[in-house]
Amino acid sequence: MTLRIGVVGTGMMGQDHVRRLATSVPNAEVVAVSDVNLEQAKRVGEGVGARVFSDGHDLIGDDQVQAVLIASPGFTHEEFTLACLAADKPVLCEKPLAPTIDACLRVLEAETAKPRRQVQVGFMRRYDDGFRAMKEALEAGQVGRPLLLHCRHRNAATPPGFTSDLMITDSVVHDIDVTRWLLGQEVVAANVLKPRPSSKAPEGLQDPQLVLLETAEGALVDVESFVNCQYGYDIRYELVGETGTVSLGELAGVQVRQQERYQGRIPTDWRERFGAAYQRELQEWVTGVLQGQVSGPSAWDGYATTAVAEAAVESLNEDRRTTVELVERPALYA
Ligand code: ISE
Repeated sequence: MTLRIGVVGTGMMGQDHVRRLATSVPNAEVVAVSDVNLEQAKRVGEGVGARVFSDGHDLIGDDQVQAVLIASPGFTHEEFTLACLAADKPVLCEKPLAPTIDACLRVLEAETAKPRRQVQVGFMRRYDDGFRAMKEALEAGQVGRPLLLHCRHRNAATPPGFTSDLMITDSVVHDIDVTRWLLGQEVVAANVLKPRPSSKAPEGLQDPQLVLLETAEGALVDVESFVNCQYGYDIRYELVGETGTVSLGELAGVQVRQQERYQGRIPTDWRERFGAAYQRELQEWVTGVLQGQVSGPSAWDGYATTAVAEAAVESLNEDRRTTVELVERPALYA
């Protein structure tokens, strides 16, 4: 059986997903793509023999499309996800589920009216071998009770128009999701500290930032968000428990030693670093949808992450510690 997929948004991530779905995910077929940039959508669609739309709503309404992947800008996610729910089509929505708490709650309301889950959010780190191994080590009791989580999230450079708020809502959202998933606890407070900005960052961008998160059971998480670090895409973690630590990403791949030096590779961006994770994410989503179940990161995860991100943005802009209040978790997400 093949799943006929429509992809909304043919920018950087949309193109990556279309290529992967069309060439290396079994039982998947890209039958439609859409983008407000019609020329770009045509180039991407023609490459895989997909129908092309300029409006995502037309794609969602197309009879050929059985499931939808949303990779358009974050501010469009709510309307397209709601349209998929209204059309009863399973949807994999890139992060964020939606940029505001209220928008996420509207998605939760629409999905909880259904008998089963239809929405998955694209938190791909959960599909990465390293992140999974870290969680397994913790759950196997290898490091004892978790006390601290140190996260480094560095991008080489930002695209034009990137803002200090986006450093949280676009980048740190991944670290918020990892915190909740890895530790199995909600985040209850955020506090953003601001070191001297890098002279390599665009004027006015508060880069780097140190985002401190507190979890419900008292663990502390520090996320360094540094999005103009110049040298590559660098994701590193260290989980400190009562009896040991587990770390990730210090040295990935192989190191070459020669002429009294050693060398290794640092990924260019997240598509390279998390390529295998995206592959597994799409594969499990397609298999799940064909079997009638969606089990990856949920709309609840999308909501909780946005709630923490919103509190962190408030902290960034108001220079104070902020707290996070979540609504009661609906039974659908138990
Ligand atoms: C980007 O949008 C992503 O989603 C990447 O995974 C993240 O690491 C990066 O910082 C974001 O800008």
